[in-house]
Amino acid sequence: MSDQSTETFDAVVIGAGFAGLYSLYRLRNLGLSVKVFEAGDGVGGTWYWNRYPGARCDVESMEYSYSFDPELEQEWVWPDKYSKQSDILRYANHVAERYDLLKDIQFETRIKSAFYDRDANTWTIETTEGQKVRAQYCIMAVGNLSTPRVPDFKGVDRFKGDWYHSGLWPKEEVDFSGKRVGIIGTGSTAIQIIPHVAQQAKHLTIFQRTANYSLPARNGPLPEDVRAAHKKKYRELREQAYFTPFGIAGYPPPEKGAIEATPEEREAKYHEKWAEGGTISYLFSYTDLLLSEESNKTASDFVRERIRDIVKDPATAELLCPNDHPIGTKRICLDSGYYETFNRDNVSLVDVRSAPIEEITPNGLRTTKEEFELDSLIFATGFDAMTGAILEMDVRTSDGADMKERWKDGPKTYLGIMVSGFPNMFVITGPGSPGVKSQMILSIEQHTDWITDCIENMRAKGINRAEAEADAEVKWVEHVNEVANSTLYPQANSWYVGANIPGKPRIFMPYVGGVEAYKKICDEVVEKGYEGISLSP
Ligand code: NA7
Repeated sequence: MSDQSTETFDAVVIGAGFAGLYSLYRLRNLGLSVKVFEAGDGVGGTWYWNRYPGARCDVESMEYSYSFDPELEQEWVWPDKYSKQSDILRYANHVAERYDLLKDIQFETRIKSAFYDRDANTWTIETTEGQKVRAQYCIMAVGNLSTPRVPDFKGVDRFKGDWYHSGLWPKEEVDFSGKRVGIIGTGSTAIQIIPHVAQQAKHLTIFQRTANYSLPARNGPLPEDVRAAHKKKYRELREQAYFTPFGIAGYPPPEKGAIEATPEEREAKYHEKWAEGGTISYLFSYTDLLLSEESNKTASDFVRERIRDIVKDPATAELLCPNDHPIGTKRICLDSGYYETFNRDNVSLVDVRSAPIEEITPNGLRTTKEEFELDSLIFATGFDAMTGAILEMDVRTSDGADMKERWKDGPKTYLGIMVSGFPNMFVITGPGSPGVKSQMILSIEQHTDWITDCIENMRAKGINRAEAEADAEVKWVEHVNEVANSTLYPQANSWYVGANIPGKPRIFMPYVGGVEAYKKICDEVVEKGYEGISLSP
């Protein structure tokens, strides 16, 4: 149904995070008219919403940035080795202003539905306020960790204190001084929040269901000479990054497996990596850490030993030792003083695996064993990852395809970019892409370049519709699973398999074959005339 007053664009982009900004930049440069919708009142996506104390990137600053403009990377100055949220947000705003992107972004607008009409070959995008726009192309730049999730605890609405979700943190600083604070969750987010809140709160109680591995960041100001040396080789390093598993340059690949090394060698290697800090470096100790349980155990044991060294109370240390998954099969956390925080008098750890949370009470929280009085409660309970933001919208087509129905047994995509039955819709770092297993901005650029090249090619050849073929999609999903199953990844109950959302189908969502292999596949698809994609006039 078309409404004459509906504005029409060549492309609509949903989301103004790093993916949305770069899509706008590229599509506009192709000469397309573009409209971007963003739910927040500013750009930055993940870095706009996740303003919680201690929020920082776990990829080094010099890598975690756009590479598309050599001038941009030369002029920008990252203060720290690992950037804090406010610096990344400042950078996103700088990019938006520098390339005059803001004029095409409509903020504070949430998308309710996207509907493709096959006869008209247009998408109609409707906001929750009833505004409609039409476009030939619909770009989902909605992010992977953008649907915050508060578990279905009884009584949240009756809690008399303040409560926060890490992914919806207020813009104003929250002062926990003098308060009894509780935090639920011990994932990457909580591990960043805990050392900060512990310094302010009267008492901090941490409710842990599953212990995670965390490595020291060894963060600090980025020395000028390091920054300058990196900038001198920036082009080369950016290129190199594409030929690595995680899209991050500068880490020499390991040469042998952990079991081929002697115990002394391994001990020395892990100590060296622990002292250096960072997750990639540690995973790059040996070739087989994500492939062999025996090898992985040596790396996992080493971290457990460090936890026992740092945490003085043996019972707390034991509780903090991860024991239900091999290291690296969930995203490894990166911290600054996490384990040390448990030596403070005002911090306590509660095991909610053995005694689960029963309800949030007006004055705090009750587990099956105990009641806790709290003034503030922090939910660091994660996200409906990878599929949440797309499935929150009503995405359908005139010939009856319905995304919720299509993905009810788990997401299916071609290359993590296209979904069969949904023509001219492109997903940036969707399920089936290496996005979340890589330096996100590099993957965002690679996907966006691939998508815009595809659109450019279509326009040059008078092609109006691109649609992933169903059998190509089936093969891609099989390949994603086959690669995952050749590793230890599926062993963990992580958000990679949707395990954190009750009832979510257990499917391994990211492509873990590495950035290099993935890019090669994407390039070959193009060389073979967009193999697996049906192109029609
Ligand atoms: P995560 O990694 O999904 O962590 C969520 C945490 O919340 C995790 O410790 C969960 O325990 C815990 N959780 C979730 N639901 C409950 C209930 N019902 N009871 C107790 N504990 C619960 O999210 P993050 O925000 O930390 O990190 C997400 C990504 O952001 C991260 O991987 C980085 O890429 C950046 P569980 O492990 O499920 O037992």
